[in-house]
Amino acid sequence: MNRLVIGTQRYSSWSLRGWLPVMMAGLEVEVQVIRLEAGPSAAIAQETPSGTVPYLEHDGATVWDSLAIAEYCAELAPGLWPEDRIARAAARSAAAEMHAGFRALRIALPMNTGRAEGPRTPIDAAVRADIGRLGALWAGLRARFVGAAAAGPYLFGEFSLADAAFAPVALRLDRYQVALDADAGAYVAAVLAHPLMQRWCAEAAAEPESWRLEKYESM
Ligand SMILES: N[C@@H](CCC(=O)N[C@@H](CS)C(=O)NCC(=O)O)C(=O)O
Repeated sequence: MNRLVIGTQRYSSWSLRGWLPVMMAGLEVEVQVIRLEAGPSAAIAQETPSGTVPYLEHDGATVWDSLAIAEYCAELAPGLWPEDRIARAAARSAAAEMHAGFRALRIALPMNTGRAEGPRTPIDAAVRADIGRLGALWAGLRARFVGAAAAGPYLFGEFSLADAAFAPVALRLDRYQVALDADAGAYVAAVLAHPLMQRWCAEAAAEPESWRLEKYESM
């Protein structure tokens, strides 16, 4: 059976980074959602080789990391990365930077699709620095790669795997109502307006209330 194992859609930012490429590539998989726990989940440990979600099983391949899932999907649907070699190199760098970085922002503002209020503690300098880097990175990519040949509201014009990598931070910046400059604000709005993001948030909203975790709801 082809399947994608993900965690609670309200909270699981890594799951969103794996789910988007699978949906963009149109892979036929059964999506299995396992509720996240306050600590490590025994159910996730049982279902996945790394004890983490997302985890993809597809036509004999097993893929247990969100960036590896993105690359796997791009092998089957090469248009998910920008076509131009130089743009593609930048897109991969941006996705890798997101994969490995922005730790302060990730810890301070955990993803919560249902949130609609600012953080309860003030945003500190490290988080500000992460937000500043995001804005500069997004603006730099759009200035360099979006134009007549590649039009659209995303980092390389059309929605690509680079945008999928940043989708969870776009969601956080929106849901925690972080003040952004006009360009970053427009980019965040474009990401959230993407039909797959609308679908993810609708599915998250339909999850049982009993799946909510105090540690994320109280941030
Ligand atoms: N580098 C991994 C990180 C995945 C990850 O840490 N996922 C979290 C949930 S968002 C997880 O599965 N934690 C284990 C657990 O909740 O039991 C990836 O990109 O896929």
